[in-house]
Amino acid sequence: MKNWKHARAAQLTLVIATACVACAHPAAADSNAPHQGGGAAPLVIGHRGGANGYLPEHTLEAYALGIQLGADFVEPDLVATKDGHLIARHEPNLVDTTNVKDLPQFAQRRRKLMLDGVEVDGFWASDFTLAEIKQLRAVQPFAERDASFNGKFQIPTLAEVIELVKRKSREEGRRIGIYPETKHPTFHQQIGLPLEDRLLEVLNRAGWNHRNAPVFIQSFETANLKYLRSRTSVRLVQLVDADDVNADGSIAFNKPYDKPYDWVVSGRAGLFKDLLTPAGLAEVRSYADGIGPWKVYLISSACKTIVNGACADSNSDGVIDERDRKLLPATDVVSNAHKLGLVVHPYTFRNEQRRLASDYQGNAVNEYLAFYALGVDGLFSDFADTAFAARAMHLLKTDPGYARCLVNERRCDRD
Ligand SMILES: [Ca+2]
Ligand SMILES: [Ca+2]
Repeated sequence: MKNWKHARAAQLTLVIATACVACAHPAAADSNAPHQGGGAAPLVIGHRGGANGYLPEHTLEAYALGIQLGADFVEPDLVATKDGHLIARHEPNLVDTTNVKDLPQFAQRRRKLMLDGVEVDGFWASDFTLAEIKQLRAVQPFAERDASFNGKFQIPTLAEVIELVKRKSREEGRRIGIYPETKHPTFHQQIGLPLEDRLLEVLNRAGWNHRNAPVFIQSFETANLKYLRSRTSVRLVQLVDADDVNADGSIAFNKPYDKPYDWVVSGRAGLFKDLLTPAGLAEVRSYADGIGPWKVYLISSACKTIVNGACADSNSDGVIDERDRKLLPATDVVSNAHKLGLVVHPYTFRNEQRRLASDYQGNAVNEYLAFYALGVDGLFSDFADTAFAARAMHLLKTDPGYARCLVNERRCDRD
């Protein structure tokens, strides 16, 4: 695929005006549309960059590889430094994704903070200036993934991510976007480093604070999205989390993953799942353009064998994981969201065998195909290459004209 992509990039330099961006990346080419539902090909959203299955997440190297592997959008999770810069990290606590605990110059920085009502020990981005952050190097937080790149790559700012994405868009001849997430917005407000206006300022400087910008802003909280709606026309996506999936496939809501944290602070009753009822979706529609639900809200899975309320090791491999589960019927969340014009971008899709329900037969492609068939408008993937290949297979299954489009590198009218 890489050779094919390189050949395509060369060809595109000759025919840029009418290039077949729409073939390989049809929805990205149509990113001027206010909504990308209703038949546009689903977006490959590079989760934490889209190549963090291979490289330490949220590094320019992981974003660049994610784009190379086919991501239409890359996802910088955003936290603030002490001097107010936005950097790409999954958490304000740097302990799991950087080498900070190994650096003697920062040993005294370790401390406990209250994060969304829970005391957490670690090293906090808000205790470091950007210059100090640049002394850190990223590490792979997933124990099952390649750690050989640990300690090699820097922590980028949002501005640096945008600069990379713009350059890659020119090099690849297609429009690549960013999908920033405001991490723990209430926490950042409480420590005097609110994210929202800082994010809009960076987007302003990039010329990307407008409706047609290649940008989605996402958050697990609601109040900050409502605030952002009053300040920007950039597309907004309401993330919908939960804590776990029970043995019977029902979704578990344990603190602090039971509800948006701004609801805890404001005293609003309810759970994350309330955002996905018809009434909840209608409320989301009043301030956002889409939903980013945990994928189990769309297709959940139940244990094949339940003993005393818990999953049994039904495939007798000595561990209990997704392989001991079977899929349940799809819910109506996608159709209910689409009725309101909301796009649906579930998370997170990963290749590891232990994360794949038995129905997928050990092949992550089958999971993507199930969700593409369900009509999602995009999905967050740690392995953009698998998401990309599965999307081509999905389009070949569903669009009789796509094979010609794919082979001939010509723009396909999909009417
Ligand atoms: Ca994220
Ligand atoms: Ca097992």
